[in-house]
Amino acid sequence: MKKVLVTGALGQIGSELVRELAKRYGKENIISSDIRDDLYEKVRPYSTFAIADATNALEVERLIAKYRPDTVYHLAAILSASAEERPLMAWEINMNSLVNVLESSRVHGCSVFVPSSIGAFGPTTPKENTPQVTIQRPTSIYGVTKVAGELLCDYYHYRFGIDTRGVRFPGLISNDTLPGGGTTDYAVDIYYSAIKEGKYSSFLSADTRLDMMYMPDAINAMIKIMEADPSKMKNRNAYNITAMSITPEDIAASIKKFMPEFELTYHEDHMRQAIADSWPDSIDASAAKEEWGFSPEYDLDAMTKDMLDTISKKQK
Ligand code: NAD
Ligand code: AKB
Repeated sequence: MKKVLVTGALGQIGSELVRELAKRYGKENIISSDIRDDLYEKVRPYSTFAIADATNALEVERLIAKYRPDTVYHLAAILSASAEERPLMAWEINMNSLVNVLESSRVHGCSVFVPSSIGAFGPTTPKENTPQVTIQRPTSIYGVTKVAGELLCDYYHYRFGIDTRGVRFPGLISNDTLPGGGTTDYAVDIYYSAIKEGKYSSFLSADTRLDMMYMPDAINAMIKIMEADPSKMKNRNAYNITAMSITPEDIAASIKKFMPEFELTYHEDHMRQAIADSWPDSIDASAAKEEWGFSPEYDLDAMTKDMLDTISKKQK
């Protein structure tokens, strides 16, 4: 049976990942960890919880030495919009925490999952059907840390034989924990606002096209890649994955199928618009499909239906 440590476990992805990992491997085999404990109730029924600052090498080493996981999902990070507001802090958190996790994993022989992002691409990357291997010159500090992270994970694999694996996530849409300061957050906020107020004002323009995916597909992908046969993986640390390439207008049209009275308006947010404009419109996920069987289930309308149903039940 696997023993798994999740860092950044109280975030948008971690809180849902911990629940699914506990279902598969048993609560007693899951350790969740974060720098804060305010949302600790979310993971408590599914794991042992430990507070640790992932930028502190000693704290990471103690955590891994104490619980002896065989797999680490390293999710502690700062997302694109928050990163752009405090670039040095983003570098410190995104890079130092990764080095600490890789170093302790090297010493204790853990496999490591590290998520990259569509943010690892930039304005000179081909925008349509972005290839798996292509130009990566991002213009956001978040993107710089994501490219550096992909390379560092490659290095630990080739130099030390560490079993590092990862995906480039698109924007993730979920209905449990709110997103933590990203450029794609509008695609989550729009559903909450639709249920609460019947309208939404988007900070990205009507035609801003980005890749997105529903959280259940993201969680399945994370577990699937860590269980896959590594001998077939030519692109270990940064597989493009996506389920849909959509604009705010597309989401609004999908919401209107279930709530015809829904209204979408727009306001400007220069920083997030510039970040979004530097990212691809659509990425090519064929390597993930061929090499480890990535296969998302939700399209836009299926996701919209589930988001609206779930959020309205929670708000009753
Ligand atoms: P999030 O912001 O919701 O959660 C990150 C968690 O990390 C938070 O709970 C935070 O408290 C914790 N954290 C921050 N600093 C820490 C530290 N020093 N030590 C320990 N914990 C710390 O982020 P998320 O959306 O869950 O993203 C997780 C990972 O997935 C990140 O690497 C992110 O870049 C990547 N990713 C996310 C998305 C998305 O749409 N959510 C898309 C692409 C990639
Ligand atoms: C963000 O917008 O920062 C994240 C991501 C796509 O990496 N959701």
